[in-house]
Amino acid sequence: MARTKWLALGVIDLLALAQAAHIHFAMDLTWQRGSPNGVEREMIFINDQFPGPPMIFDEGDDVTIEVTNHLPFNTSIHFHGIEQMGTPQADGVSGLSQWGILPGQKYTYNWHATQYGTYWYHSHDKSRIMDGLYGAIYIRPSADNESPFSMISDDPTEIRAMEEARRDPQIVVLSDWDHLTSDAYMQAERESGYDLFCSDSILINGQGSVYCKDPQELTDMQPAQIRAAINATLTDKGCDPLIPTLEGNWEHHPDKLPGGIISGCVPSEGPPSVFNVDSEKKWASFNFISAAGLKALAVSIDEHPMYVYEVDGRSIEPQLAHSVPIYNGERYSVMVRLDQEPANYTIRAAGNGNQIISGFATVSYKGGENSQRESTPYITYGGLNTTASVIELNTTNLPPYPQIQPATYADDFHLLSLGRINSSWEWTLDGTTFLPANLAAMEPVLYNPQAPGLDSTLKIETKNNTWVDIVFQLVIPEPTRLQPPHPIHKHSNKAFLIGAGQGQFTWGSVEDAVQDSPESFYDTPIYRDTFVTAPTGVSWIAIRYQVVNPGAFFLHCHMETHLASGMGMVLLDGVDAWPKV
Ligand SMILES: *[C@@H]1O[C@H](CO)[C@@H](O)[C@H](O)[C@H]1NC(C)=O
Ligand SMILES: *[C@@H]1O[C@H](CO)[C@@H](O)[C@H](O)[C@H]1NC(C)=O
Ligand SMILES: *[C@@H]1O[C@H](CO)[C@@H](O)[C@H](O)[C@H]1NC(C)=O
Ligand SMILES: *[C@@H]1O[C@H](CO)[C@@H](O)[C@H](O)[C@H]1NC(C)=O
Ligand SMILES: *[C@@H]1O[C@H](CO)[C@@H](O)[C@H](O)[C@H]1NC(C)=O
Ligand SMILES: *[C@@H]1O[C@H](CO)[C@@H](O)[C@H](O)[C@H]1NC(C)=O
Ligand SMILES: *[C@@H]1O[C@H](CO)[C@@H](O)[C@H](O)[C@H]1NC(C)=O
Ligand SMILES: [Cu+2]
Repeated sequence: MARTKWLALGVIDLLALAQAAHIHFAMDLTWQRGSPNGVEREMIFINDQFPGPPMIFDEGDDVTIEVTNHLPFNTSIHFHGIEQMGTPQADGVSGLSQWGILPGQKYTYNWHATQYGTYWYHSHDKSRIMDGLYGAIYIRPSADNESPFSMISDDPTEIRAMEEARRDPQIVVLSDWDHLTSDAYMQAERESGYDLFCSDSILINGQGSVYCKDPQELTDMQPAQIRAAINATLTDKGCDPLIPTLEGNWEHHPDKLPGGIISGCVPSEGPPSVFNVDSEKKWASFNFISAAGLKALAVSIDEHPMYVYEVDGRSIEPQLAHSVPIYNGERYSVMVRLDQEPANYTIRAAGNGNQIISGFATVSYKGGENSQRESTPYITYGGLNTTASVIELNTTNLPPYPQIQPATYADDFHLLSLGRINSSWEWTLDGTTFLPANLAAMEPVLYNPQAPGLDSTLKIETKNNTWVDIVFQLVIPEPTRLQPPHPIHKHSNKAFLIGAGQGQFTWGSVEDAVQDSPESFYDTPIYRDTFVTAPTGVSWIAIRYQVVNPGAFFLHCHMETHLASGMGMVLLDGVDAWPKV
C-alpha cells in the first residue's frame, strides 16, 4: 500500500493563514524494529517516526485525520484532551466510540479544534502507548484569547516575545520505555500476579539511554518518606522490591517474572535529544507532555526558572517553579527566559517517587555549542531538589486565566472506590468490578448505551446541561502502605478539581463535606483533564464538571497497566440528548 506523505510543516503554516482552515493529516502505522534507548525491539512507528510527528493546528480549524493500520493488531487513535464537541464518534476509544481498526484498514477522524493548547494523540486499544503509539498536538490560540504574560512582565517587548515563543513552542514529549512489548509486560503481570512499574529508560522526544547504578546509591536517593515506608534496598534499575508494603498479600508467582524486568540492568546508549534556542528571541516556550505508560515524572531545565502558564491546554496565572511534577497524560507549558550564557543546559526528567531513574536532553544556545561549561542541576537523578531554594510547582495552586469557576452546587453525586480486587495487578475504579478485558472488541457503547457486557456499575449516566460531582476514594487494605498515584483522566471537556482530603469521604454529598470540612476544598479550583490520587494513606479527591457534550466518554487511570487490568468507567454524558451515529 502506498504511503501518504506527511504534510511538511511549512505547508501547514500556509494553510493556517486562512481562518478556520481544513487540515488533513495522514497517519501510517507500522510495526518495525527500533532502538530509542540503544536496545532494539519491535515497536510502533507513525509515518516512520517515533514519537509520531507533531500535529500543529490553529484554534478554529477543522481537522481530518486518516489512519492506516499496518500493525499486526487492531488499534485506534484518541486525541487526548480534545473535547470533541459535537463529535463523540471521533474520540477514538475502541469499544466506546468506534470498532477497533483492523489490520490493513483505514479509519477517518473528523473534529473541530475548538480549544487552543497542548494535547497529544495515542492509541486507545489495549496498552499500545507502551509500544510507542503517541505524538504531540499543539493548537495555536486565536487572537481572541488574552495571554497571561502581562503577569510575568509589564514590558510590551517582553510580552510580544513571549507571545511569539508561545506560537512556536519547543514540544517536549516525555515518556518511559521498556524492553518488553506491552503484550509481554501485561502477560508478566497476569502470570506473576505483581503490579509492575519498573521501566528501562525515560525518553525525551523518543530518545534516551539505560543507566545502571549501585543499588545502595539508588536506595539513598529516594525521598525520605518513601525510603522509610519501603525500608529495603532498590534494584540496580532503581526499582522497588516486590514487597507486601507495595503489593499487598495477594498470591504471587515470582518464578514467572521475565528476566530483567525488575533487576539485571545492562547499560546502553541511545541518540541524544537536542532543543536549539536563540537568545535573540529572549524567551522560549517548553511544552511538556507526559506520554509515560507507567511512570510519574518530574522535569526541570538546569539554570532556567520556568513560568508555568498553561496546564492541560488552558492558560493559568503564571507560576514560577524550577521543577514540575508531571503524571501520565498531563501537560504543562512553561515560559523560559533565554538570558543565560550561550552554552548547553540539561533538561532532566526524573522518576518521581516510584523509581529512581532519569532521562536527559540538551537545550543548546545558538553560539554556545562549543562552550565546555557544565550546567548546574535543580534536581537530582532521583528527582529531588538539589538545594533548599529550588521551587517545586505547587499543583494545587494553578489559578485558571482568565478566571473560571464551577457551579456552586452540583445536580448529581457519585462516590467511587478505587483499589485492587482479586490480585496485586488488577485495579478497579468502582470498587466492585473491572472493565471487560475484551472492551476493545465490544460493540461501541456510543452505538448502543445498553450494549451488553458493560456492567451497570461501570457506567455513570448524566443528563445534558447538568453539573456532576465525582469523588474518588482510595481504598488501601493492610499491609499496603504505598501505591502508585493514579492519574485519572476524563475524556471530552475538562473538569474542576475542587478538593482533596485524607481518610474516608463519609459525607453523602460534596455540600455536606464543604460544610464539615471547608479546609479540604480549594478557593480556586483547578481546571484540567487529569486528577491524581495521593501515593500514601487512605484519601480522596473530588471533581465537578458540567455536562455539555452528549456522548460516551471514558474516565480511567492513565497508567497503562492499570487501565488494561480494568481501571476505568464510562460516562454516558447527556444520554438524554445523544446523537444518532
Ligand atoms: C527496617 O528494616 C530493618 C531490617 O530489615 C529492621 O530492623 C527495621 O526495624 C525496619 N524499620 C522499620 C521502620 O520498619
Ligand atoms: C552542546 O550540544 C550540541 C548539541 O547536542 C553538541 O553538538 C555540542 O557538542 C555540545 N557542546 C558541548 C561542549 O558539549
Ligand atoms: C529540598 O527542599 C526542602 C524543602 O524546602 C528542604 O528542606 C531540603 O533541605 C532541600 N534539599 C536540599 C538538598 O537542599
Ligand atoms: C499550595 O497551594 C495551596 C493553594 O493556594 C496552598 O493552600 C498551599 O499552602 C500551598 N502549598 C505549599 C506547600 O506551598
Ligand atoms: C474475584 O475472584 C472471585 C473468586 O475467584 C470471583 O468470584 C470474582 O468474580 C472475582 N471478581 C472480579 C471482579 O473479577
Ligand atoms: C478487532 O476489531 C474487530 C472489529 O473491528 C473486532 O471484531 C475484533 O474482536 C477485534 N479484535 C480484538 C483482538 O480485539
Ligand atoms: C447540551 O447542553 C449544552 C450546554 O447547555 C448545549 O450547549 C448543547 O446544545 C446541548 N446539546 C444537546 C444535543 O442538546
Ligand atoms: Cu492506576
